[in-house]
Amino acid sequence: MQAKFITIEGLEGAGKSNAQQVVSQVLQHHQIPFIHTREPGGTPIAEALRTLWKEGIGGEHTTDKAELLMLYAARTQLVESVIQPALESGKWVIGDRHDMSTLAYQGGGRGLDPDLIHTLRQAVLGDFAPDFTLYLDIPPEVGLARAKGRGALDRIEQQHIDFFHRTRTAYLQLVEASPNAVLINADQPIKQVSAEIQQAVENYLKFAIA
Ligand code: Z5A
Repeated sequence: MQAKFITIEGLEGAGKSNAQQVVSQVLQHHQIPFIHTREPGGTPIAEALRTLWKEGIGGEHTTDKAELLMLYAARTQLVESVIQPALESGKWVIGDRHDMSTLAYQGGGRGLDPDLIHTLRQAVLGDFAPDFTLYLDIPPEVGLARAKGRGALDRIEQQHIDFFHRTRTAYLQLVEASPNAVLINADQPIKQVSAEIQQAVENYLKFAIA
């Protein structure tokens, strides 16, 4: 059986951490070996890029295009040095965010030129893509309220609410267009969300390990 790359996507506070646990439990139940990744980040260099991007230096922050380049630099580093080697060694990968985040946040939220994003993506990642994506859908107001409950919002979380509405709209369009993505209504009690995630992964496994 070929190892698979499963990604979890959604706005902040959607419940991606809980989803990671549920997916892990399902894979464990099937005795499938796996690793976790997060983006941006997941290697020392990619984590350094994440910090640089999130915090800036001396009050200077990345411009929108520099942000895009940094996200792809971090992603390429992670894919080449962690994700592909894991898949080649037979380990599945559960990714907390991947390329759909860039299409949604930088494409939808920031409004960057889609041709620029696709050209860059094709140049650095080629045809590499997740095998299965769980998109946790949540109204931005609900997700941000949950994120606020955890403490102070970071630079990205402090964007105007319209940014998150554009990001969500882009996510919904991407999921609609992707045969490998499943939408989970994340604006429900956590028990119900977990049950739906578990069912979606079990359904995928029937197809993936048949
Ligand atoms: N970003 C980008 O712009 N472009 C890209 O290409 C990539 C990323 C890859 C990553 O930050 C930021 O980078 C993110 C997108 C951008 N921007 N923002 N803002 P991060 O990794 O620090 O943050 P995050 O990915 O958004 O994670 P998060 O805020 O931790 O969200 P989450 O993992 O989905 O949330 P959670 O920790 O699972 O849940 C949040 C709280 O809600 C927690 O207390 C839970 O117990 C609670 N929760 C979860 N589910 C429920 C339900 N169902 N009911 C009630 N409460 C719940």
